[in-house]
Amino acid sequence: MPQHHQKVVLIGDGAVGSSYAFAMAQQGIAEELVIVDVAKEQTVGDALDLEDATAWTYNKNVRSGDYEDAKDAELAVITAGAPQKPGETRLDLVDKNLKIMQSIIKPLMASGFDGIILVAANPVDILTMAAQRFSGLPTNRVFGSGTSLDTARLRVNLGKEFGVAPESVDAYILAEHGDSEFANFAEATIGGRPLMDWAAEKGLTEDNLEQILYDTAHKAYEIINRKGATFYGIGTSLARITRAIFRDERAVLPVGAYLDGQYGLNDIYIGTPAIIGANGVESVIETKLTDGELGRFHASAKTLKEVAEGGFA
Ligand code: 6V0
Repeated sequence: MPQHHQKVVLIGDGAVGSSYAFAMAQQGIAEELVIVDVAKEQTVGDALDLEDATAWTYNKNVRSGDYEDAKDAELAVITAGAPQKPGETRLDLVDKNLKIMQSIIKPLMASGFDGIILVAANPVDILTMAAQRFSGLPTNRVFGSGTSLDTARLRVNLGKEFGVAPESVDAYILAEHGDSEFANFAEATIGGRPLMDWAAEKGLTEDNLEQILYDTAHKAYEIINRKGATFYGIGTSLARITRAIFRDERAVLPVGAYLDGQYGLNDIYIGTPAIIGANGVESVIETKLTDGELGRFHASAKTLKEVAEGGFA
C-alpha cells in the first residue's frame, strides 16, 4: 500500500478507547491519532500520557481533538458508550448506547468524514447497524469488532487445552458478540489437522467442548465481576483490525460484518470471518457450518433482529 498520511479519530476515551490508543501507540500503526470524548479533559490528559509512550516506540502524533478533525481521517473508531455493569447483558445497553451513537454520527458526518467506521461499543452488532444507517456510508466501510475478542478468547482457551500458541488455532466464534454466540468446532483446525481429531486424541467429549465455549462466552463476566470492565483484549483486537486496514493486509479476521445473503441471512451485522483491507470489509468469508451450527447462527441472528427492530430498524 502506498505510504500516505494515516489518521484515526477515536471517539470514546474510556477503558476500551484508551487501551486501543495505547496499543496503537505501542505498535506505531497510524501517523496520527486524535482522541475525542465528551470528557475533554480526560482526552487531553490521555494524549499527554500517550505521547510519552511514543518517545520509546514511534514518533507518532497522538492528540486530543474534536469532530472537525475527522474530515480527513481514514478511520473512526467508536468506543463511546456505557459499559456493562455486573449482572447486565450487552443487550441491556441498547437504549442508552443508541442515543450516544446518534449523537456521535451526526457531527462525525457533518465534518465531511468519508472513511471507515469501526464500532466496538455494545451491543456491538446492533450499534454497528445503527452507525451504518445513521451515517449512510457503504456497508463495507462500516463494521464492528463483532466476535473478534470472543475468537481471541476461544483461541487462548483452545491453545491452553492443546498446548499450542493461540495464533496457531484456526477456530472462530460466530454470530452475536454476546450470549448467543457459538464456536465452529466441527470445521476448526490446528496445524491443518481437524480440531475434532485433537479433541478425540485427548478424550474430550462434545460436553467438554461445550464447556470451553461456555467459558469463552462467559469470560467477560468473570473479568467484569472482578475488575469492573474488560479492555486490554478488545483494545488489542481493534488495533489488529486497524493494522489490516492501514496496511491493506487482506487479513482474514473475525469481525461484525454486514451479511447480504451469506449463511442465508440478510441485512444484519453479525460475527463472521471476513477479509479486511484498505476498503474495510473486502469480502465476507462464509465459513462452512454443520446444520446444527447453522441453526445456532440463525437463532442468534433472530435475537439480534428482534432487538434491532425494537431499537431503531
Ligand atoms: P467507559 O470506561 O465508561 O468509557 C466510555 C467513554 O465514552 C467515556 O470516556 C465517556 O465519557 C465516553 N462517552 C460517553 N458518551 C459519549 C458521547 N456522546 N460522545 C463521546 N464520548 C462519550 O466504558 P468502556 O471503555 O469500558 O466501554 C466502552 C464500550 O465498549 C461499552 O459499550 C462496552 O460495553 C464496550 N465493550 C466492547 C467490547 C467488544 O468486544 N466489542 C469489549 C469490552 C467493552
